[in-house]
Amino acid sequence: MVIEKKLLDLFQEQIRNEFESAYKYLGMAAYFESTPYKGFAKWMRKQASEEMEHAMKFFDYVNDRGNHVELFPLISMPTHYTSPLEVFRETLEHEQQVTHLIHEMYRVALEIQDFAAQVLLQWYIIEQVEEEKQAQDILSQIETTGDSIAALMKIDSKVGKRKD
Ligand code: OFO
Repeated sequence: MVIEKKLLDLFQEQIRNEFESAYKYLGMAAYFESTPYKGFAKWMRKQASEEMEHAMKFFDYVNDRGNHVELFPLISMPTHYTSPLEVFRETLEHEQQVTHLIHEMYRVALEIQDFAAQVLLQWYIIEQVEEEKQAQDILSQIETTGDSIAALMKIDSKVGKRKD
């Protein structure tokens, strides 16, 4: 059963949003690559691949429901930042915005009684809890370092061990 236009439009936009998230995190990885913080760079690369997986999950779903995928242009992303603190503040803020978008899609899926889409979106709702938690955890650790580069490097090394 095809997805109703009202929800389909949001799904199409979300494919772009997820790719833009990947692009945003790649920009952050590029920034970290130009600093000693190679662990944060690695974390951002992993985060970018995860966002591409999120995009492809929507891509496949739109196809599976018999709709035709549209791909919209991506905007350019910054690769210059001033500190890890700035980057992770922005990461958390970004994930909170994504959560809001996912909730809005879920609200529409409820409104039009698209039960199958609700199940798909429940996966993203749970995923967003994890995404926000990860960003918040790293941000909180960075906030405790004050001016200590040594403490920051320690967090960088720990964060760089991210597996998935
Ligand atoms: Fe960072 O989250 Fe996608 O959906």
